[in-house]
Amino acid sequence: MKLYFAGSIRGGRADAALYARLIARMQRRHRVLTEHIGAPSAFPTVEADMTDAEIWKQDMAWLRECDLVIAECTTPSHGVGYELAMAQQWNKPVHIFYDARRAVLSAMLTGDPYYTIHPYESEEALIAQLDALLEE
Ligand code: 6IA
Repeated sequence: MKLYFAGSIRGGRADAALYARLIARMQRRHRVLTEHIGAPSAFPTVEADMTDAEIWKQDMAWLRECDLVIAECTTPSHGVGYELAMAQQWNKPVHIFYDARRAVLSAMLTGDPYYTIHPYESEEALIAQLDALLEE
């Protein structure tokens, strides 16, 4: 499958290392279109020379192209929220993961029956849920 992984960039990079571990896990069997989200630097340098308009255009093309959207929403991000709404508009299946020890999700996500929400309480549990979703 082609996966669109969404995670915070300008919303804050506290979970960047976690995104990188999740992306590596997903890449064992699938193609992750947005692998730069896990880049270790504060901000991904791959696209540092792109304008915001170019970033938006590229991301929307990938979102239209993907089979499935996976979002890690523990660190809140306007961009991720926007992507989740667009994904719904284009009828992409959307799975949202968040660390229930550290975050309370927006009611706009938990209240919308379109989204499949996966709270987790340890990284082990997160990986198990992700594997079950992608490999069953
Ligand atoms: O509002 P945020 O920046 O946290 O939004 C993050 C989400 O928007 C991610 O899921 C990405 O798919 C998308 N996004 C936001 N910024 C970028 C970006 N470069 N490159 C690719 N996707 C992005 C920004 C680099 C810049 C800060 C130097």
